[in-house]
This record gives sequence, structure tokens and C-alpha cells, in this order.
Amino acid sequence: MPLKTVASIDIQRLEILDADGSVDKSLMPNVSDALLLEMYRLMFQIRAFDERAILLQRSGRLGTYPMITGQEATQCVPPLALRPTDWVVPTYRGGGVYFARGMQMRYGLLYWAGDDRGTRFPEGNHDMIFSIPVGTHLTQVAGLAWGQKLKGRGGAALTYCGDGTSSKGDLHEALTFAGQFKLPAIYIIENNGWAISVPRKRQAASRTLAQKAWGYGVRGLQVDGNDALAVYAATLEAVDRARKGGGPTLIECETYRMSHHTTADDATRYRDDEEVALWRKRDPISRFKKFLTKRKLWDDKKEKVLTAKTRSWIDAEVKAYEEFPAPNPLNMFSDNYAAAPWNLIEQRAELEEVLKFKGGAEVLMELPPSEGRFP
Ligand SMILES: Cc1ncc(C[n+]2csc(CCOP(=O)(O)OP(=O)(O)O)c2C)c(N)n1
Ligand SMILES: [Mg+2]
Repeated sequence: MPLKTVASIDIQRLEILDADGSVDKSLMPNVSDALLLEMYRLMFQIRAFDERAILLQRSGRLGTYPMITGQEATQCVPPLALRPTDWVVPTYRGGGVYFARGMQMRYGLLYWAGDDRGTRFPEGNHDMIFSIPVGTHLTQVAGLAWGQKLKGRGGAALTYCGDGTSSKGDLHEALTFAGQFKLPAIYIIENNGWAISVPRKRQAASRTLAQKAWGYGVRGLQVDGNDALAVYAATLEAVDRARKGGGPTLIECETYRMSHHTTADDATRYRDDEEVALWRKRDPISRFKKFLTKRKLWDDKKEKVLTAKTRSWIDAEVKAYEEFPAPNPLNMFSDNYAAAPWNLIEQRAELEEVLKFKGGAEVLMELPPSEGRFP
């Protein structure tokens, strides 16, 4: 049947840095040397932090922890294209996003220890804590972006979801709303190849995840998510567009989860070593290091200094985390309801009596203030 084409789409992919650290000069964004070095520092430090957090969990000093390793470029770079007054909402795997936004990792550790003080942010902060329910934050971010639009000061809102999460209705609803209202929102799909044990190829029939954007009148593109320069250029363009009233962007970052889903998972049970080895060659940090070395911005001496600095920074964060006084058990009743239901009021009163009976008066301490979260 000779039908008319009423619309067609091109799915484009951005790659700037190759595996040897050479760049495509025609696509190279205008980035200062200081910013390039900051990208490297953030990626390097969060990987070392990830390794320590796993050790803490394995030795019973931390709760279940989701690994970041392999996804440092996708996580640490987009926040560098933002202002502190733009909203950012990471997923549970977003430790690198949290770090790049200037948060102190001692609070991140508190969070993964199940301590509610890890969820507190200073007044006026424009970050939200890791979203553990997959996808529920996506519509909330459309709301945050709508708020930014109504304020009219050129603010934006950025968030992430995984390849698995992109199959949920939440993304459909969020993009429908963001597209229709031309909201200053940036949605990054962090396609790390797996949703726990479900591989990307079994996740969705679409060739790319970026193309989902077209269904909603949203700009979409695919990016090599292990290429810090491409991630930066794509985010910066999306943020500029958002600030100027050009509407939302969906960026699919193709990356890879080098480790297990969380410390409660064993990825060797469902994926091949060869696949992991292939992605190791595309490592975002070693690639970026080659690039910096070629540009004479990096050498072994600088790496040694950063390694030592990172070790003492992590030691200090872990020490501060472990020296926090025990949390007040009554906190489990806080911040859930504007007006608590009768059964929770009763349960709280009961726990208060038990704590008093056990002589736990000093446990009922005031919460330490959450100011000073920014270094
Ligand atoms: C609403 C909800 N349903 C189910 C889960 C359990 N769950 C945790 S992670 C996950 C898979 C998510 O995969 P993906 O979106 O690819 O993100 P990744 O973990 O790879 O970063 C699921 C189903 C959850 N956390 N929240
Ligand atoms: Mg995934």
C-alpha cells in the first residue's frame, strides 16, 4: 500500500573520545583544563570510594550497597553542567551524582547504613536523596521542572533512570508531561546493560532507548556513556536548551555495570566473564586518563598525589561516619506523615516507654544538625 510518510526519526549517537584517548576534534566541547581535571578527580575518587564501601559492607560495617564502578562518567559529569539551584534526583546507583553535587560521603554511608540522618539535606539545597523505588521519582522530577519553569529564572531539573526502569509506566507519564509542557527537564537513561539479571536485549524491543523520546515530543539522543566528554557535551546542550525554553531532553547513556547489582547480588550467576572483559577495555576512567596524559595534563606523579589524597579523604569520611552517635530509634516515625495515623502515634509512645525503661535516656538525643554537608 503506498502510504504517505508523516513523520520519521533519526536516532543520533554522540562519541568524542575513543578507547585510546584520542578525540574527534570536530565534536570536542569547549572545556577548560581545570574542568577536565575535575572530571577526572571525581571519577577517580568515587571509584576508590566504591571499593571501600564494598569492603565496609563485606565486613558488616554497612548495609546493602549498590555499586557504581564502570558508570563514573555518566554519573560524575552531568552535574558539572548544572548550577546548585538546578534540581538533581539520583537513583540508588547515583553515588557519583551525589558526590559530584558536593555532598559529603559520610552522609551517603549513613544512608546505606539505614540511618535516617543520611536523608537530611540543608535548607535550600536542590538535591534529593537516592530513589530506591525504581521510577517513582521520574514524575516527581517533571514536577520539579514545572516548578522551575513557573519560577521563570532559567532553572532546570535533571534525573536518571536505569535501562530496566525505562520500561516502567513512570517514564511514559513523566515524558508525556514534560514534552507537553515543554519543561526544562533532562532525563538520563543510564543503560548499564542489565536490570539485575535481565539483559538489555530482553528489556525492550526498541533498537535504542533514546528513541522513546520521540513518542512524547521530547528531544532524544544516544551517548557513549563511558566517554566523559560526550556525556558532558550532551548534557550541556540539553541544559542550554532547557534554560532557553526549548523543552526536555532524554539522553540514553550506554555504559556498563562492572560489578554486581548490589552487595546482595552475584552477577557471575547470570553473565559471562567475556562480556565484562570487553567492557573493561572501554573503562571511562582509564580512557580519560589517556586523553589527559596526551594533553600533558596528567602524569604518574600527579596520579600518585591524587591516590594518597583519596585514601586519606576516604579514611576521614569513614571515620566521621562511624563516629556518628547512634541514631535515635524514634526517628523511624519521623518525616513520613504530616499528621501521623493513630496506630503510629501509639507505637511511637510504646517505643518511647521501652527506651526509658531500658535506661536509654541518652539514646533520645537531639539530631545532630545537618548543616555543613558541603565541603
Ligand atoms: C518500584 C520498584 N520495583 C522493584 C524494585 C526492585 N528493583 C531494584 S533494582 C531493579 C532493577 C533496576 O534495573 P535498572 O533500571 O536497569 O537499574 P540498574 O540497577 O541497572 O542501575 C529492580 C526491579 C524496586 N526497587 N522498586
Ligand atoms: Mg540497568
